[in-house]
Amino acid sequence: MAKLKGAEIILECLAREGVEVVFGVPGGANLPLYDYLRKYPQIRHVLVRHEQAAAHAADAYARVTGQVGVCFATSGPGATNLITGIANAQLDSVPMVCITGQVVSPNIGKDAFQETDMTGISLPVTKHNYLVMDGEDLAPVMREAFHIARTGRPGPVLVDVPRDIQQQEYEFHWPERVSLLGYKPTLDGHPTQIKKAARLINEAERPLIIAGHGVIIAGAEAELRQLAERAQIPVTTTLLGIGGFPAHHVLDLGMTGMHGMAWANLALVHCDVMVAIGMRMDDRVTGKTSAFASQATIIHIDIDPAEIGKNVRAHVPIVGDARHVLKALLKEVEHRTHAEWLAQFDTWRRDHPSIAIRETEEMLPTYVVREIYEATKGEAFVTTGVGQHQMWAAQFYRFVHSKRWVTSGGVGTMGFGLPAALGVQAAFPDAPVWVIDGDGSFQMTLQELATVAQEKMPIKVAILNNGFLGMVRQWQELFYDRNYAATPMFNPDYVKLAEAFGLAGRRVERKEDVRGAIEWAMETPGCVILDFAVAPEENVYPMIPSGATVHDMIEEPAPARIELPGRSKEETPAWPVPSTR
Ligand SMILES: Cc1ncc(C[n+]2csc(CCOP(=O)(O)OP(=O)(O)O)c2C)c(N)n1
Ligand SMILES: [Mg+2]
Repeated sequence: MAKLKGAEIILECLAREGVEVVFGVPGGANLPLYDYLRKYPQIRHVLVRHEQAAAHAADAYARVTGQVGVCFATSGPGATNLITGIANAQLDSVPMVCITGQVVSPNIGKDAFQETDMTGISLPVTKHNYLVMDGEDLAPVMREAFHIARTGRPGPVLVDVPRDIQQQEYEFHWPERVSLLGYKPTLDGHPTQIKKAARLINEAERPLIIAGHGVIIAGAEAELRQLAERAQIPVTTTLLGIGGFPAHHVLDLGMTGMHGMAWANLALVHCDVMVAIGMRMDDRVTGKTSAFASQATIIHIDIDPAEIGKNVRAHVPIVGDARHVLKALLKEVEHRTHAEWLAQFDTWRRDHPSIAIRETEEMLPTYVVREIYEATKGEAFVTTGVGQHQMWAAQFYRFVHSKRWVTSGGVGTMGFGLPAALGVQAAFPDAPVWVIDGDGSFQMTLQELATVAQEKMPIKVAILNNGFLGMVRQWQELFYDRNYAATPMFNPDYVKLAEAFGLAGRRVERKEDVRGAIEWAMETPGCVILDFAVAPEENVYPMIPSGATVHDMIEEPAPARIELPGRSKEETPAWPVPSTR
């Protein structure tokens, strides 16, 4: 058996796992790892400018490829800088392996230079973590880390390796198999539960599917479509489920939840059977849980048993992989038509035009997103920051393909957009990649323009520049008497900024220049930054205030009246309704 340095063992394991790209920053505690990278030319290393970006890039790489994303950081500040990105991957169920250098093992616990307790710090935001104190464990740990990251409900795994362990030599044994006591994710749903679910679906009058990220992770898009088409069930998605069901399909309702389509949210209230697939009943989807899908019998399919019954009671829980469960369910589900129920959506869509764009002279951010969508023919990969622009992108860019929409869902991490685009472009160097970003979010990680320039990545950045931390300003406007505390923002000259990085940039101030600028960006080689001076005080609608119900939905154009079961029209309030919740 060959003897290898610990650092080589790590890289050998990465190579055997098929890792092609690693995002990272070197430092004292991971230098041996970097030293041996030269022996592994098949592994491309992308040097980022801040470790948070390494984690986000690895995260986005994983989302669009379905492979495990990998990042490197040194001990102390390097490793702690990863934490936001790790938490982001954890809450959005993204497979990642993060390898951090640690101070030499005899110094652990002595407050050595750049020592931080990474297993301690990362414990609540990782699926699992390791501190490798014996080099003989390195290969088995790496094998396990990848296995844990990608199986079951995917998530990030951190492997912390002291520098001396990277430097010493050990026997290298590649474990052919991984077997972990107590870790056997359930893939197939229980047959009795599947039968029960099928019976409910077959008997439903007003069924509704709500599809989450789990559908995409499991690769269950085709099965979802078959189920929807066979039983004629309309499909709404969560923010991360976007793309799992094709936009423009006659049964597609678009996104549900806080900024979801009014008709999708009304369907939640009126449906009699809800099939929730690979989604975790996040509060941005459910609003007030006691009022959520109150007429429905809920079938909840999820690979993580901890998600079932956590926030909302499931009448028919099914633990399993979305693809496996849907395949089994399809054997039992009958053809239905649901003409009356589907006709209801025509009425709702007419009365609640959730994504109508106002005819106006102003440059509306929604208009910009729609123009990007049309110019790219809906084929681009789109990443975002967090805020209003993210919701507008979710609403107005229509995804026909799965895995092209890359956004921070659970954690809501501003600054995700540009680093995520790096990860996507590393996976697909020739694909069109757009960042639809906010001016606030962009300023959180714009140092990554240097990485983009160094790697010559043709990322197109569209900043919806409203001069505000817009989503916070919207909450201040609606719920805090328009007290715009700390939300107006100075912005740099983004054209000059682009030039400083050797990139192209253009400021767009008039509505009639929007399309031309987008086309110019698409034709211009390399990275381009477009700075759109959008209407500063535009709000995202519809909006169901936090913790509220569909009764409290604020719509545009107001006023609208919403008919709810058990209430007459007269009892429903006029809109918009200010809410203090
Ligand atoms: C790292 C981080 N800090 C703070 C927040 C809280 N927050 C949510 S949206 C938002 C404003 C985002 O502003 P911008 O990126 O300009 O987007 P806009 O809403 O204006 O489109 C803030 C501060 C957050 N989500 N993430
Ligand atoms: Mg903004």
